[in-house]
Amino acid sequence: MRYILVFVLTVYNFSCNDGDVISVQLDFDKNLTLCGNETSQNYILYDTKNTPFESLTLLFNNNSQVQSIFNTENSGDIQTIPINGNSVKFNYRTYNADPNNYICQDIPDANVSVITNYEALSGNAVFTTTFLDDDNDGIPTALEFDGDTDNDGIPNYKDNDDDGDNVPTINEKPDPNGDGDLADMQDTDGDLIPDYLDNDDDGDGTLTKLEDENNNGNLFDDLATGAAVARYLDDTVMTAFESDISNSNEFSRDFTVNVTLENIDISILSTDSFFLGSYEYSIDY
Ligand SMILES: [Ca+2]
Ligand SMILES: [Ca+2]
Ligand SMILES: [Ca+2]
Ligand SMILES: [Ca+2]
Repeated sequence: MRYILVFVLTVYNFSCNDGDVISVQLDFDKNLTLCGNETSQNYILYDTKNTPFESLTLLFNNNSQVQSIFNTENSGDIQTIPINGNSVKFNYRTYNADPNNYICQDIPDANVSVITNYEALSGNAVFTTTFLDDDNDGIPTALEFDGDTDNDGIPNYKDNDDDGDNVPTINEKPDPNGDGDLADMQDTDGDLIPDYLDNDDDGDGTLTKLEDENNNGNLFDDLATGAAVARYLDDTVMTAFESDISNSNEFSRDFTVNVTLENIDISILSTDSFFLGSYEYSIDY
């Protein structure tokens, strides 16, 4: 998608002839980069391109509202920040060289200089933050969005051990060929419950979790004398051992912050809403 910015130059703003109109093709890739963090005074979200060298930058002060953009509690939360040309700035700039070693640098590349600078003095920056959780257990999130098989209070899509037997789902071979289709999931005892949802994988009547002879939370290092497979997959041994370990859960949250600029005061043809782009990041929990 191409956006066309048209700057109507006036004598007041620029030293060009009255009435000149410059068209700029804003064919940026819309993948935004962030600089700054929760301890910074400012954040900058920006996009650059090299043919020709141009940037779109949105600078905004760090404050509690900004913190909530990057640590949103609910997917879909929206925050609106007024552009004021001071603590919140939107700039379109052109350069004589690649600006990526210029923007956000404590010591900007001395070989890069700004040729033109256009700045919005009003308008709004609208941030919409969405996220998707993933337990990275080998099962697509969409296929396990419902349910909490082991009733541990962690929904399956965030639970990396769905049946709570201390064998991580990914190690229970839910999708051996990794094609996202679970038709090939492992079912050791043939009870039509896949191992990753079966808390007695070998069907010997002893819960998998209780076949952890050395009680270390790893079911793979417990083999009966002379056996070739671990106890929890060996239906010829069914001794139950005491177990007081529940492995901790981990998942990641993949965030997308979409930024739209509204009513910015550089003349934009055909729209007063400009999609600046998306910033994506992930946090592990
Ligand atoms: Ca899961
Ligand atoms: Ca499991
Ligand atoms: Ca299992
Ligand atoms: Ca068993």
